[in-house]
Formats: sequence, structure tokens, C-alpha cells
Amino acid sequence: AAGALALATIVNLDVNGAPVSTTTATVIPAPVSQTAGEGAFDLGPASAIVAPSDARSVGEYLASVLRAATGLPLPIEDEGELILAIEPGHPEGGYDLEVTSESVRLAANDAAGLFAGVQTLRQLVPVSASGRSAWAIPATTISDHPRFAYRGAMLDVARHFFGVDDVKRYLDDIALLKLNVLHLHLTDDQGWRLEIDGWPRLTEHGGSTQVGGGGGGFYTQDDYRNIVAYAASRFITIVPEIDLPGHTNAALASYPELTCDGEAPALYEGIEVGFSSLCIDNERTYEFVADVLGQVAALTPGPWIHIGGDEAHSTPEADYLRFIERASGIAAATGKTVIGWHEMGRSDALPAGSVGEYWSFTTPEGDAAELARTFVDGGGRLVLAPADVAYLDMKYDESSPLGLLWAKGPTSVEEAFEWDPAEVVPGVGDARLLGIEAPLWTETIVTMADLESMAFPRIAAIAEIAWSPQPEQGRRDFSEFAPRLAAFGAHLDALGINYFRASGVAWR
Ligand code: TNX
Repeated sequence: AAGALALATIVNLDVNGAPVSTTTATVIPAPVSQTAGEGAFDLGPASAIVAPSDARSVGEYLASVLRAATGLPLPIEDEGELILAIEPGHPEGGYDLEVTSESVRLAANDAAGLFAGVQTLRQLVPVSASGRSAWAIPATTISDHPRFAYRGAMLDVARHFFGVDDVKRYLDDIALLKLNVLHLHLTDDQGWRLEIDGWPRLTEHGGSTQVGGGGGGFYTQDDYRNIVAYAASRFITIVPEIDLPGHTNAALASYPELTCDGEAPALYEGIEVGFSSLCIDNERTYEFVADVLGQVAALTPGPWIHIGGDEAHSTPEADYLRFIERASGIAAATGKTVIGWHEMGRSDALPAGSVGEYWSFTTPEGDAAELARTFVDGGGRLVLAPADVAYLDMKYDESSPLGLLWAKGPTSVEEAFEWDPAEVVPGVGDARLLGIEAPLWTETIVTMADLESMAFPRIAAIAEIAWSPQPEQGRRDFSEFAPRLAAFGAHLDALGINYFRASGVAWR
């Protein structure tokens, strides 16, 4: 418990039992336990990586990120000082890392744990050499594992489209923070972004625009497979979302047979929500849903499929309930676990084990907590994305050029950091929480630089909440986080990741 939060300055005891302060490199998310050792390992021109066959791909990844950071050759050899090992006996989902002046040893039960440890190691390597081409990694012993299994980011590629290369870059960005899920919001009123066989107009027409006009775009099925494979190489699972039965104007505009009056609406380039609905008593609707969800499930190796269900304000209540029962059944029949936004908890006929994604506030509004509990009562779990702290599309402060304000006004980095998931939905603690997610809706986000500046640094706060244990003595404290964030900012600078230089942090 004492080691629950890594501090910028780690206090050790010397041989006489007196406290010794050793400044060491810091990590976000904070490791479960981290103690400082003596001296440092000098990463230099002679350093080599050892990665046996089961650890080879992680070893190659480590080599590529450290080569990019340092310019060192870092070959993978049979003998060397940076040793990777996959072996039993390490923390579940995590790793053990031992840095001495002689060597760096990183070990985990599996490749995913080893990959998480690599992200820690990257942050321990200073952004600049300390002399004679040596990057001094401070000696330390770290033992680490995640609080939650699902540590997600969500990207809305419907309001503004982001191509395959942008998504890959975001995957790399979030991997640095040990996030392991990317939820792709693939369809909305403004655009349909995934090619579906037999329904070509969804993308040809429905994918042809975006908020404010300007082209839009879509993923071919091969593009999507490419994203999924790249995500897997970063130990990230893609959760595809097809938002139903509202948020469907792009589909309705493409196929008038999906509307009740048979007339296609115009494409939509605004940012209102809640005006569109599939036609609930039309059998063609369910052929469409089955085709789409069947293909999406077949393209997706991960265990989840997200069917939206949010803000269906133009679907009458009885229709909504009939639709959700059928659509969630169709989704479950693909073999995937169904995820829906918490409004889907209005239905008492969800497939057992369905996961609810909660997007009300840290203090629940209206019946949000009750709706979220429906999923738990049905044997499922919750993913928390409280809009007042976890929504990356909220402005940082009143002066932010980008972003929205509806979720209790601006969201500072401090607010994004100082909350406890176990205190959001009364009666739903860690055991019933699958994890945490940070959504980035893109009504106001057009470029990759915009996207990164809204995500970073708040996503670092959310990642820490998802990975690191809650401090046993009370709340998370931003004054403890801020110095680590400053150090993390130096890594973001080195990586060329755009971020908001929030006040209250001594950015370097
Ligand atoms: C609400 S939260 C939405 C999205 C918007 C977002 C903007 C939720 C499930 N739906 O449709 O893009 O607010 O912040």
C-alpha cells in the first residue's frame, strides 16, 4: 500500500534506517510499486537487447522505439544487457522490471504484460543523452499490474473522418499510456465510415461528407483489417461501434428503404443529435442490422461489438425497447459480447452479460445510475466514461479554441485526474467495473494536431485512473501528478505529440 503511488522523489532507507531521497525517472500511469536503486544503467552504443523467440516481437518493438528515441543501434542478440523474458510468476496483466547499473531485466507472464513493461521502460529513458552517447536509466525496481482490464480510448471517425495512418498514430499514442482498447465510433448522422458488402451506398454516399462538409471518407474492409492488425501489434483491441437506432442519418440518406416514409433525408453536416431513427417496424431494418453486425463481427477479432443505443430521441420508447431487444439479440448471435451506451439499460431484455458504457457525470444525473445498474444486474459489467471528467472533446478552459462545453463546462487536467471510478455509480465497485474509457468526439476536431492537443495531457490522467491503484489514503492529488506530467510532456515533445500546456504544470 505504501508503494501505491510512485512519487517524483522516492524515499528509501539507507543502511542505518535513515531516509534517503533519490530522484528517479517517473512513469505515467504510476506503477503499483517502484523503488529507487543505486546508480544508473547507461544505455549506449554497445547495448544490445536479448529477446527469446516468444518475446521477439516485443523485443523488436522495444528496439524500434528506443532506436527512434536515441539513435543507438540496439541490435537484438543472444547476449546483452537489456533482457526480456516471458515466464510465469509475474503480476497478472503486468510485469516486473529491474534496472541496475549492470543490466535491465523486464519479465512478464505473457507478451501483453511485457509490452506494458516496455512502455514503462521508454519513460525511464531520458529524452536526452547525459554524455558520451549514454542515456542514463536510473536504477529502480518496479512491480506493476493494471487495476482494470479494459483501458480504453474512443475515437469518433464519423463527425470528422480520420484515415488509417491517423488511427495508427493514435494507436501508438495511446499504447504509451498502457491503454489496451480503441473503440471506433464508425457511424453517425454525419457519416458511415466502414464499407459493408451488399450496401455500397453506405460509404459511397453516406461516407462522402462530414461535419462542415469537406469530403468525409471511409475504411474499406481491408483498411479496417489493417487497423485491427496494427492495433493487435500494440496489444490493443478494437471495439467497433455501429450506433443504432438513432445517429443513423447517413445510413437513411443512403438507403431510403430504411426510413418509414421511403424518402431519403439529405446528408447532414451539422452537429445536432437525436433527430434520426431507423424504421423500427420495417423488416428490412433487421436485414440491414444483421448484415452490418455480422460483417463487423467477422472483421473484428476482439470479443466486443458496440451497438450504440444513445440519444435515440426520435425513437418512441416502445419502439426503442422493441428495437434494442432485437438488435442486441442479433449482435449477441455473432458470438460477441454486446456493449451499449447506458441508455440501453432501459431494456430488460438485453443478452446476459452485456456491457454498459456509462457517460453521465461523476455524480449521476437523472436515471443514469439506475440504467447502468441494469447491465450489472444482468450479469454484465460497466465501462465508465463520465462526460464531466473523461470526455476529451470538452474544452480545457473557456479560452480553448476547440471543444464543447455541455458536460459541466470545461474539463481541466486536474478534474480529469481527481476522481475515483468506484464512487461513480452507487453500489458498483471495482469488481463490476470492466474498465474506463476516454471518448474523443470530433464535432470540432479536424486534424491530427487538434486531436492530440485535446487528448493530451488529459488522456494521461484517465490512463492513470484506469491502470494505477486508487491511493489508500483518500483522493488522487493533482500536486503529486503534476511533476510526473511535466516529465511526461518532455517525452511527448520528443515524440512530436501535440499537447495542451495546462497551467499548474511546470512544463519543461
Ligand atoms: C454526446 S455521449 C454524444 C455524442 C456527441 C457528444 C459530444 C454520447 C453517447 N453521445 O453523440 O458527439 O455528446 O460531446
